[in-house]
Amino acid sequence: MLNIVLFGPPGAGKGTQSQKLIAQYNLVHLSTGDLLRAQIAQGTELGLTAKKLMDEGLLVPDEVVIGMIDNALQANKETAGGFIFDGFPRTVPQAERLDQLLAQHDSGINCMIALEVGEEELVTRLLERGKTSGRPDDQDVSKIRRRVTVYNTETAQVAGYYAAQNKFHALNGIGPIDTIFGQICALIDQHKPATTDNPAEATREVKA
Ligand code: B4P
Repeated sequence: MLNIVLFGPPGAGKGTQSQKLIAQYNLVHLSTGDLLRAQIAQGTELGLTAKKLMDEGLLVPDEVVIGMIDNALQANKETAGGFIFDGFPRTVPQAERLDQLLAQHDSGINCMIALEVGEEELVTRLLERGKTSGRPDDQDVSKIRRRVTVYNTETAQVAGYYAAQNKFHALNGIGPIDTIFGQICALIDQHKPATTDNPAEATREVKA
């Protein structure tokens, strides 16, 4: 299994790059933002609670997003060749729980890739997306800046969690989308486990 965490502040390009990566590596895309927005669209109780927090640029409680990820892992475990985690984990307790959940499937995170983008560029991108996305959290500068602050105070420390496991890699998230995609692929290719699709690599792995 190939499991990648795509990391970075709001608007860094996680969702954009995830769409390209799932096609390249045949991974299941798990975006907690998308899962939460699906709950909102369905008008569930969870969605109603999440909407109030998301519209204000605040994080949804850990147990809510962990429960959604647990369900999604269970639902895809037979067929998935791996997962790309987009927007998750956003806190250290979420990262710890993800490791436990993957261990139950005899799996783990191969690498975290962080896209680094400065605050003014993030604000520009998200306001631009807000013109067409209909997302309230993309249409108000003060809410966008609050999301960046929440990232810096609550989420950025997740990088240290993966750095301690030698799994953290940072990339410049500014530049053409395809250039950044190529750099992400190069990193993933270095960390991809050997598979039976490539017996030579698998043999090397066993001997190593
Ligand atoms: P998310 O849905 O994860 O939203 P995001 O971080 O804003 O999106 P992303 O970073 O993927 O956007 P992208 O760069 O692709 O979260 C929304 C909310 O949900 C959170 O605030 C929180 O309330 C809640 N939530 C989600 N997960 C949670 C969790 N685990 N725990 C608690 N709460 C959680 O795109 C941005 C724009 O940039 C696009 O328009 C794109 O076209 C553009 N762009 C991308 N790359 C570019 C490039 N290289 N150059 C120029 N523009 C680019």
